[in-house]
Amino acid sequence: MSGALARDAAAQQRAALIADALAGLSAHPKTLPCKWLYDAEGARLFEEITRLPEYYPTRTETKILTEQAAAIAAAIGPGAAVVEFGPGDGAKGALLMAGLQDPAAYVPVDIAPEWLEGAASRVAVARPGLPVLPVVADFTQGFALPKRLGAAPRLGFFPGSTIGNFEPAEAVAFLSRAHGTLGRGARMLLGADLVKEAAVLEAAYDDAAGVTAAFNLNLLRRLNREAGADFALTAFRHRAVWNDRLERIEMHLVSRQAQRARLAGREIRFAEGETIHTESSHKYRPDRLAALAGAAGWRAAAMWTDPAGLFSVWLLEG
Ligand code: AVJ
Repeated sequence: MSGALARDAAAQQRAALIADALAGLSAHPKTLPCKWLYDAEGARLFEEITRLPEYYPTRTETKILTEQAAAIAAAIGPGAAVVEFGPGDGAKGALLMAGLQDPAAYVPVDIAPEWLEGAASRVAVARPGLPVLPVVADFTQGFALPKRLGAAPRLGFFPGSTIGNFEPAEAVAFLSRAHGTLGRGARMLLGADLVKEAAVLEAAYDDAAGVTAAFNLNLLRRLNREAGADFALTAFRHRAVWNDRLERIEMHLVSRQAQRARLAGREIRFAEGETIHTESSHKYRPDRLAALAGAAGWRAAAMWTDPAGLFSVWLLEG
């Protein structure tokens, strides 16, 4: 990207952040979209989270993809063109591609071009000679696949339980839009975290080392830097709570006291104990996940899990 284009994109991002923050912080209860957690520091902290002893999802899913690689590859069959929605560092994409029979191409899709380079090169190393065709697009919206894929059978790949960040209705909308993007006869390999004991979930989102707390509080630091805000970081604390009715872990920033902050020239007031809801991570029971996929026009063809039943990887058929 040229310097001017990059500056344009950054200015647009900042405007969107400010608009979201003003809307979310004047709502009751206060909320902020979780996508803003991932600035450079947030991405670094998330990477650190994935290695924490309490945070089981990444290592469990990786173990399933590793140990079941042959079964997964057999179910998918040869010649697949794999489209990964939000590839992150490309570690899981590389793992999947290494195990598949004679894949046709790897297509990482992300709105942030800087994320795509790392993922693309990681897969290129894991699978030398494989066509890697990055697409810069917001994967929550429809987008066009590279023409070069031709008639290769399409496989969507959406690991990490990122599906859990959507409200269930949004998850259905996402899965059905992805179906439209991938086309008739496509399949989808989907990672989904499972409902389990509240104590295990709460520890995974409120670790002893305080990394998840730093990840959550970094959102206020970002607003101070990019949205002209003046949040006192020590005046808020991190809370992770299991919402039993909605079957999701919620992250909140709790105001330790009655206080005011300024953001983009506006005043935001907080009562003592008032929270900003910054993320929901929905957990699924297998039957609910199958129903969700069904509502989006997919059929569950296979499901793999770990011996403790912590996490699930699904093969959906269109
Ligand atoms: C990257 C969205 C899957 O919800 O588990 C980790 C993000 N938030 N710890 C998750 C997250 C707090 C993560 N996802």
